[in-house]
Amino acid sequence: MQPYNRRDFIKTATLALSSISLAGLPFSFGCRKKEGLFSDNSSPLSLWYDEPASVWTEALPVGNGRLGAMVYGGKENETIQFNEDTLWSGQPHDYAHEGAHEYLGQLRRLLWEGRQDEAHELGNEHFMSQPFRQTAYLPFGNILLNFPGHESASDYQRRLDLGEALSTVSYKVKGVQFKREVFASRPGQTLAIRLEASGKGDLTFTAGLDSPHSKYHVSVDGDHIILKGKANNFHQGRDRNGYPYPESRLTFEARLKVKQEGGKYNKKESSIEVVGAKSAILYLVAATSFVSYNDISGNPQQRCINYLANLEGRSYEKLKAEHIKDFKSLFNRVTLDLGNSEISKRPTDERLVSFTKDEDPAMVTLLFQYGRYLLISSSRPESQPANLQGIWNDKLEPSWGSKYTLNINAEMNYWPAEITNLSECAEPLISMVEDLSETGQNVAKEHYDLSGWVVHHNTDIWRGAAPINGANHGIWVTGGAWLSQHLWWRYQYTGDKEFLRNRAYPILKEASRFFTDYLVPYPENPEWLVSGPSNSPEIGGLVMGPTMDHQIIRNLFSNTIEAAEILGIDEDFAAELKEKRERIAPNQIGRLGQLQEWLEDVDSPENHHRHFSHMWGVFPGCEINRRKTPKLNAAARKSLQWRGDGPVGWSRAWQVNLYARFGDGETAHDRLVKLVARNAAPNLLNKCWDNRIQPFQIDGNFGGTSGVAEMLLQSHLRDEHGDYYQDLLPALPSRLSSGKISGIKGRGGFEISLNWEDGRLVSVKVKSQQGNKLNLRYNEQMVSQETIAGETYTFGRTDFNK
Ligand code: FUC
Repeated sequence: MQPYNRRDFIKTATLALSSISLAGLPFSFGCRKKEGLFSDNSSPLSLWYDEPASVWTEALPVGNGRLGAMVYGGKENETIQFNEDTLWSGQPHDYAHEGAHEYLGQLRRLLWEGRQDEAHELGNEHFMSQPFRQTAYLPFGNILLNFPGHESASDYQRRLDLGEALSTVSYKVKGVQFKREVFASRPGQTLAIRLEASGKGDLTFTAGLDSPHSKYHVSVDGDHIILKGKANNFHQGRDRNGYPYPESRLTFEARLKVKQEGGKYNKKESSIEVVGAKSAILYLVAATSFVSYNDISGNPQQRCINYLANLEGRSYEKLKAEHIKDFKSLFNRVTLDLGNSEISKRPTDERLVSFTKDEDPAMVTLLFQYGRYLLISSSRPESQPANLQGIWNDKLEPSWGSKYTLNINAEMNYWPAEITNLSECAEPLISMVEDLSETGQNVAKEHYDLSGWVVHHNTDIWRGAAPINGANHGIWVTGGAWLSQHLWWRYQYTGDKEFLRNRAYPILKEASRFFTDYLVPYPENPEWLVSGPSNSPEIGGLVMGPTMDHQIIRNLFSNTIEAAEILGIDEDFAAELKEKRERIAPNQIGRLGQLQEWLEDVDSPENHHRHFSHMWGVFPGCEINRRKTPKLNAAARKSLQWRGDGPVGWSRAWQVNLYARFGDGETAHDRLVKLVARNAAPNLLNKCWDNRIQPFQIDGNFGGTSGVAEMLLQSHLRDEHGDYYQDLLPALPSRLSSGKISGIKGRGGFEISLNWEDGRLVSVKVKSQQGNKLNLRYNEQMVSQETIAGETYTFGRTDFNK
């Protein structure tokens, strides 16, 4: 196949790495005082810039859950890099290692005897996934637009309006006003682009497609530009144990339909030229042969033809109105206002530079809502869940395969889903857990000779569940158990019993079943049951009994027991879980007053590792909390303080949530500021490491959004009857002393709006969705109220003074 000649379009160095040194001085854009073309630059819900993006981390993301795109906004050469969420390397594959369980007893013995190196060796040789590594999420292609003569554009501005999920570019060339608009429509399953000139006949451009994959071909048929290809391989050859990596087998197709108003249309071999038009509309559709994790018999060509056929008869304006309505139906459920300052009006990249020192509370609003925007754009029912990069990836070899890391990252992506009223956006994660509860059964059988299901620290689109990469951190058994928490959360927030009965409970039950027989007695105290071989994620190597596993398994058992009680089933099984839950090794306070990360008291104050997995019991778990377990809470706090301010984006984001749970708004806010100052790229996507432009990792964005919500509302604790407390403003930082939020959700089915001034609650409005008892708590004062489903209740500050 002949690769499309990209040089037709790239005449300037728009796509080359910027000459700005992003390594040393990340965001030194200088001071630009020029006002943009748009009247309302102060809109708190937009990102805007007065230069095109020169690198991917400056481009602006749009997405409909399945299709994602990054808009560069180039003047002469526009690039819209796009993804489709099923384009992965590899093919359907069962990663379980046949007969691995024969080595399980030996692994445990070695670890009890302190022979960790030997255990690692044995694990690497006999206990790991086949092959050793999983596949990668891949980029799809680029829409390339060339506008001759536009290099001299002036009055330039590009922006992303979160409220309408629209990306726009606007500028002037020789007195003619040009405008581009891009959105990813979910109702239309298309990436829609409108190009427009103020003068009749002033719009001239060439449109084309290309792809980074080795095998692809571009052709033109009527007004369609057609890109066909086959996915590249990510891993090749054989793994370290000689097991072959499966070839990539997915095929893909994209079609760009070009429709102009006025002017001439010239069909070229692999591009379309439009000369002298008033405006043009471009629709991109894309699909692969992926059907499900074990079926790739889909027909991408037919899918593209169907998508385009569905667009027939719908005007661009209608499509845009449908898109905005669809997007707003989710986005508008929550509003946040933390006030504005003069700085809020500046271009987004300038605000990033000043955020650490200047008052810019609207930046917190922007970050909070950007997280919600990104979740809606990357995770909708029937799409794949948001991976390490959501759905935005331009690299054939993305960091960590842009897949799903389950020892923190994938779950963090979904922390904001329920509390920020986007329950539907968690649906892809829940579907993935359903798939994993199937593939994880064979892993339970082959690796542990047990029933139920188990998943280790990573998965991919083929739903790999076996331990990967290296025994010292890959053999970690609680990936599936952690994921199961999200099914329970859905029930806690929505009260949906059908969901609990038909979808959540079977998954929880089989995840628990695995652990009932997996846990083993602790030789030094056989009353205790411990997990292992496992690890405290990515630190300390393979061990028996890491604290995090025990916290997660206790949480899984508790949720399963409660679900069985609500559904009135499986009494005996619930009793067995209760008995075992009591025996799981407890959280322990060590010699320096810290919460122990392991069974042994070996934690060090010098350890600043990015993972602080034993904090799981504080958040996202809740068995350690300042009200019911104050001593453990203080120990956890001490351990977290030892870790410093978190060396990577996602660990800083986790700290925002943890300090919010500790009721420490000041430190939570400090970590939020650092999350932005050290990890936000110019387009506000979060980077994993400080001061490095790549890799981008979306967990920092989602964890940040969840952290802001946790500062304002927490609902994880319950009274003696099992009714949730809604803790209002539990960790309000002084720099966010006045504001209002509407529509966030508390467990038990409450939609809550709050208003506060000078650091104090002014009023609260609660809509009860399930008719549960409402327990509002503010400043240690309680207001309790029986509620009726559908009714709204309002309270003022004085209600909390009684
Ligand atoms: C884990 C983390 C890394 C990164 C990767 C995707 O391995 O320790 O920091 O987030 O996942």
